[in-house]
Amino acid sequence: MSQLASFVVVANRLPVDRVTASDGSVDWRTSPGGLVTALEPVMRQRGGAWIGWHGAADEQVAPFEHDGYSVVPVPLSAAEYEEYYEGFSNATLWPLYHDTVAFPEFHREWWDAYVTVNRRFAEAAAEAADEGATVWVQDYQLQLVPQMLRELRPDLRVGFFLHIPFPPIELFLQLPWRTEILEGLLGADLVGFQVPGGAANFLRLVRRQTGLKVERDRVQVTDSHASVSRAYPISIDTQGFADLANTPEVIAESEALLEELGHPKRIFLGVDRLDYTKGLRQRIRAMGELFEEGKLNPAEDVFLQVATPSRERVEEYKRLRDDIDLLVGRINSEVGGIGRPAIVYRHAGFPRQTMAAMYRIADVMVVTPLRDGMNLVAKEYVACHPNTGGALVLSEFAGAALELKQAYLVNPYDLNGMKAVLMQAATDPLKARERRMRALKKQVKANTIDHWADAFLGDLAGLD
Ligand code: GDG
Repeated sequence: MSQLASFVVVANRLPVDRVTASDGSVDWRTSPGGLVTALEPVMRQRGGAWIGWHGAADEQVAPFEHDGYSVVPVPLSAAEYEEYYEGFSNATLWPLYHDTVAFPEFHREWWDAYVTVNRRFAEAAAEAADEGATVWVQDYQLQLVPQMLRELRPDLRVGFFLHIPFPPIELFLQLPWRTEILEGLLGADLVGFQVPGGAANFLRLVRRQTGLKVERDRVQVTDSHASVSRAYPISIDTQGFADLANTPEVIAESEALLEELGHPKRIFLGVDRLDYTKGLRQRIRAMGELFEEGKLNPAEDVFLQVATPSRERVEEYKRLRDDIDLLVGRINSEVGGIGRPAIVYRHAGFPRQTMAAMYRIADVMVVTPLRDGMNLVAKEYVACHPNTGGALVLSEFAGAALELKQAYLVNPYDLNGMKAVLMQAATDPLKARERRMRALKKQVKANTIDHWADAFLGDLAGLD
């Protein structure tokens, strides 16, 4: 790298993925998911270096400049991708941290790969950072990096942010490598969580497992190093989304979408990565029953569900995909007119512009994860929906529920309860819906991604 950076972000993924087409040509594509949506605008504004994997195994890629910051690719072998990423990150930590809604698998080889890859990321960060720089490590794939980095470069200021929930202590203790993970995180000067409950779980765990002195949110790790844990609810570029949704292109696209759907009276919308934490099985069953019972009418109502492909080689995700295909197929075979399905289901990714067009036309946005660190889709809908007539149905178990209190809150495990709230959201008088939407819009306008980054980085800079 030509120049050392005073601000460095370290994340499993770069904001862009290298894609090689069948004719051998190479292209860069924005990588999917909430972390990139959130951090890209921060990086564009602050500059610095983003360290991460470039999405192609067994390939070395040289650093390059992108949108005003440096992109530093970290290589992964195909075996590491399987063991560190698909294995330990997504088949051990992901289910464990999401309340074990799927069974976590524990394999020692996966752990070994996790340690190896975390060390590689720590070394890359140590190399890219200037003297006294701030390094901000992101998410569950890299929990060992803070401590490794501190050992390599004690001069750095190290922050860590966990985008997913930090589980209750009883669940975390299952992890055979629980002490190593705790010590890894405690290498950071500041450890950020989405909600206060996550920080509380973490501090309780530290107290119980380590014998270190904990005073309120501060853990004295060594004589010279303390680590603070706090909640920083993440958000979106609210104005950016609102502006995008109001461009003539998006407006035109939303009209074309309406046309394609046959101008239904009411549109229910779901947008998720195809992930078992997002509560798709329960949501689709609830919507299906509403159609079957005649509470929703397929001649007037439609449920549009977009599930973006995700982690497609992990077993649990393959099973989920098949389950959803089956469920949607069964419902559509039983209700709806010819050429007018009750559920319009697409297993595909769409450009952000199309997402905004969908948010524009959705009367009821249905966000019902079984557990979610925050959930940006809920906030994006609120930002993009052009008026206050829409309604947001939101799971109590999404971090966003703590902020978006005026949403129609549901327990996604309670099918009857969820059906009742879905109907309430669809049929409440306009005045009642407007009152809620106004409050929601105010919330996402006042708490943007810039506030999140400023709060975290401000605290990190101010720690003594
Ligand atoms: C993790 C945590 C936390 C989805 N499909 C498409 C697409 N997306 C975009 C959405 C949104 C993002 O991906 C998804 O963010 P979420 O927050 O809903 O969920 P995760 O990916 O699980 O994110 C989560 C987040 O990190 C941030 O901290 O909120 O709790 O699990 O921005 O719009 N974007 C495009 N096409 C798609 O098909 N362009």
